[in-house]
Amino acid sequence: MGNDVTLSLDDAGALCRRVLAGVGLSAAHADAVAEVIMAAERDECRSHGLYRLLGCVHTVRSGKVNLDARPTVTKSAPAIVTVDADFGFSSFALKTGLPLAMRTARRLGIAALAINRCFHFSALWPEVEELAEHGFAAIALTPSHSWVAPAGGSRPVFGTNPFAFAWPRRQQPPFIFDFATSATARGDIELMLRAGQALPPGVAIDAQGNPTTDPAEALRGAMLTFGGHKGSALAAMVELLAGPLIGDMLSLESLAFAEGTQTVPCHGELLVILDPSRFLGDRLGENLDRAERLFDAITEQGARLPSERRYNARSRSIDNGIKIPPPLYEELMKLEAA
Ligand code: NDP
Ligand code: PYC
Repeated sequence: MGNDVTLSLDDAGALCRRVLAGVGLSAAHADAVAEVIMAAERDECRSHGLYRLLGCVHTVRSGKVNLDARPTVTKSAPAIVTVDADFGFSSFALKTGLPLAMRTARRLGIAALAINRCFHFSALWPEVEELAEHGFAAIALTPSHSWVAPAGGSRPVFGTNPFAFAWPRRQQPPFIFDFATSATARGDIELMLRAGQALPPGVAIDAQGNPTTDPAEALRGAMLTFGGHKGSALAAMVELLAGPLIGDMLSLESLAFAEGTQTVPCHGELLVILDPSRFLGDRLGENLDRAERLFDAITEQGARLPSERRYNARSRSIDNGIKIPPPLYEELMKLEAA
């Protein structure tokens, strides 16, 4: 778009850190949050890029985030690492707990990393991508706020509950997918509202339970799951594994905890980390090659792998910087000046 504002990755990252430090986050906390926002902006995942800085700042200003959060890491069972985020952002807690979780997975072949009491607003793929770069296969799950109706129902129960998976590859960037279990991420509906665009059909119902393509009606009503009952079941799985299993909030409880303040969700997150070298020993190489046959069979017929778009966007952003719409740029400038 012709009028977009171009920023280098370094300048945008520095802006992000200044804004977060300006609202009172410690340097380490601000760095962890800025890193995940910038990764999304760089890879053109705009619903979770710089736009999210507005929600993070709002959440901090609501007074619910612990500005001095000190995440604590404990080993609650041989294969289970738990991080209490202390009501800070999830990305800071993850950074704190990941080294022990990776050492545990290396030793045992499998580890679970449970993060509790964290504010979570980000895309999940940066988390599993880092693990795959260390040779692990990984899954990440987190609830959000109850915005999504179960298949066959009309009132919100589930969060948009993303699910991410990564598989390590030897000569290529990892195979990764990461998606909301709702038909579309809430962030995309918000962006469509800002841009004055209609939603595609089938993603939401209004407060009376009628199908709607109006983003404002959708935000007031209920979002729908992807794939009907299948997405609904997966959304329930995310609630259970990253909620009650780890002693943390359901999306219903996270929304109640927000008390109408429109803050980003506060709850838990679960990562499962698998070390293929422990499963396979000296058969690792041959089996990673067999996995490549799967990827070849997909791409040989012209289909693309998930994350291919992101990796292409990443190269573009590294070369040319990022482009953001003027209204968002102006809002970011106001945050910096405040
Ligand atoms: P998308 O529907 O945009 O993408 C889902 C996945 O499918 C991506 O891995 C994408 O890869 C891949 N994909 C898309 N099109 C194709 C295709 N034609 N062929 C093969 N693969 C394809 O994701 P969502 O909108 O559902 O979610 C966006 C982000 O929102 C996620 O990162 C998620 O973690 C985040 N989110 C976070 C929440 C939270 O509570 N923290 C809640 C909900 C969502 P590619 O990127 O390369 O296109
Ligand atoms: O886009 O659905 C979403 C979302 C919820 C929390 C963070 N992102």
